[in-house]
Amino acid sequence: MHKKLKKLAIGTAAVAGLLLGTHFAWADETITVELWDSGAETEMPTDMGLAMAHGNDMSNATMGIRVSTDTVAAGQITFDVTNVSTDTIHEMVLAHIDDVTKPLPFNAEENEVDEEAVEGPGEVSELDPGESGSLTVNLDAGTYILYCNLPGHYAAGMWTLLTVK
Ligand SMILES: [Cu+2]
Repeated sequence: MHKKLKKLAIGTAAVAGLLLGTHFAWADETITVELWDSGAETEMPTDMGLAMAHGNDMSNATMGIRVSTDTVAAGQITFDVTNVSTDTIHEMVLAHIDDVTKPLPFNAEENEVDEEAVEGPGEVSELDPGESGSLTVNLDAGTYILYCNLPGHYAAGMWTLLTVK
């Protein structure tokens, strides 16, 4: 009886170990994302979207997207997104891009990316200051852009690139 119980315990532990092992082997990558800004009173640049006039000098950005890594392996990827602003709503839209030298389709009147015209696997939309959200997607190899599409934010520099290998 005693021996049998011990055997059972070992068996259970082995199964648990196997399950854990499987879990870790297939663990998805997690990217921590912070949506930041310099405060609602800050004057925003208007030409800092990807491949816009000042798209490559991000030192002038007054809001942006900080990522824990800008390169991940293809597969299941989770974005843990936090809006670290104290006064402004932000979001994170994910889109695949073919060519980083080409601007995204932009609606100048609305001062935002034309989301309908951009191929995108998902988003964490409109987070209040201090709020968090997450997005889990399967990504193929390629180049992706994370951007905020609240009016004026993308053009103020609120985007970053992600390479999936
Ligand atoms: Cu924003």
